[in-house]
Amino acid sequence: MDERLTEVLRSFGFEEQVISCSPYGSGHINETYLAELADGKKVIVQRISERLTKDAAGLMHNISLVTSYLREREPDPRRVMELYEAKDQKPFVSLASGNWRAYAYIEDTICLQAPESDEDFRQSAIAFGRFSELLGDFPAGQLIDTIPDFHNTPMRVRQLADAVEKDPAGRKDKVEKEIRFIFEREERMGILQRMRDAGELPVRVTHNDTKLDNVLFDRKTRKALCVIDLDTVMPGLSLYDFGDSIRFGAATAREDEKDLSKMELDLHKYEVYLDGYLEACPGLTPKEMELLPLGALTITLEQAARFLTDYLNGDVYYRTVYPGQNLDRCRTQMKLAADMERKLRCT
Ligand code: ADP
Ligand code: GN1
Ligand code: MG
Repeated sequence: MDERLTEVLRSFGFEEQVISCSPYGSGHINETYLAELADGKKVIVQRISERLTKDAAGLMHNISLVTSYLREREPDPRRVMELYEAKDQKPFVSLASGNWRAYAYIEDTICLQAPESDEDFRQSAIAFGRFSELLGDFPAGQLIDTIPDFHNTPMRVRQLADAVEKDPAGRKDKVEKEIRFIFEREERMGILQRMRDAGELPVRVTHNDTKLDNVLFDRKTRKALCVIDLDTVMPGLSLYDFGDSIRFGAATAREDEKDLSKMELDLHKYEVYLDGYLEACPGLTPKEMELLPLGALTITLEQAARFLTDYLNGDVYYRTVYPGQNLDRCRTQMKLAADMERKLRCT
């Protein structure tokens, strides 16, 4: 086993019992491993990427507070992530190889890259809706803004402008069309942030990365069990949580599909998700409800801008497995956004 992992497992007091520890899952940001222990217990071990934040302690402070709060309101232990304490009783360890945490592995679950039925997608809506509803009275001021401006769309557009200007990887000339696509929509991309700044939309505790693959489903019942990937839990807009689920789960193609003719918004899936989300999270204001379609469009355009920025910067943020993957991802998001503009009438 990797020496780094041996040291991590020792810091959590598991070293005597480890049978195996190997890479697990398919996230874009963290390194995830599954450790199997002699007593049958399984543990998810994750290296917290420094690309996320320099404030790993703040990030883990948020996760500890939110998981403890949820556990008081949700008696089924398989429905809330559970952190292990390290030997020094902290919720993570800081080692030369980075910052690491350990979660109880939730048994008999599956994680989907795309919904295989309407019911799968509806289940994910209920999971994210319930997450938001349960955290409705959580004092958001206790959370640290560990990734400031994570979903500040105008700021993401400025980061793109900066990457275009500096062009560090010399790729600008290849993507003139894509750059134009974003800047033509700059005004529209800022509407929700301006409303947030003006106090016209409530700031809530949000997940901020509500893709379908951040929900665990029960393998047998196929009901959504648990929301995972809590790195980005911070104060934010419900519209972005709703929007990111639509961007990922109501799309007809993968994020890096090369054949753009395959990428559309599936309006039926949109309705399915909307229905489940409103049922599980009835506390949305009328203004929030009215703006849900714009939430989906804004987050999709934002994601296109983020992938394009990373392509221009030389693929330094998102993990890529082939050259040009970030550009493929950017193009699918643009195709999807253009289809949302038509189908959701957001022009
Ligand atoms: P990333 O931020 O890199 O996406 P995630 O926290 O989403 O990392 O974890 C990656 C994968 O590990 C998930 O897609 C899921 O399959 C699996 N996973 C994470 N936590 C658990 C857990 N507590 N129980 C079971 N599987 C888990
Ligand atoms: C990243 O780690 P993962 O794959 O769940 C990213 C999201 C993006 C997503 C695009 C912290 O999520 O914001 O929407 O990739 N997470 C972070 O697939 O930047
Ligand atoms: Mg994830």
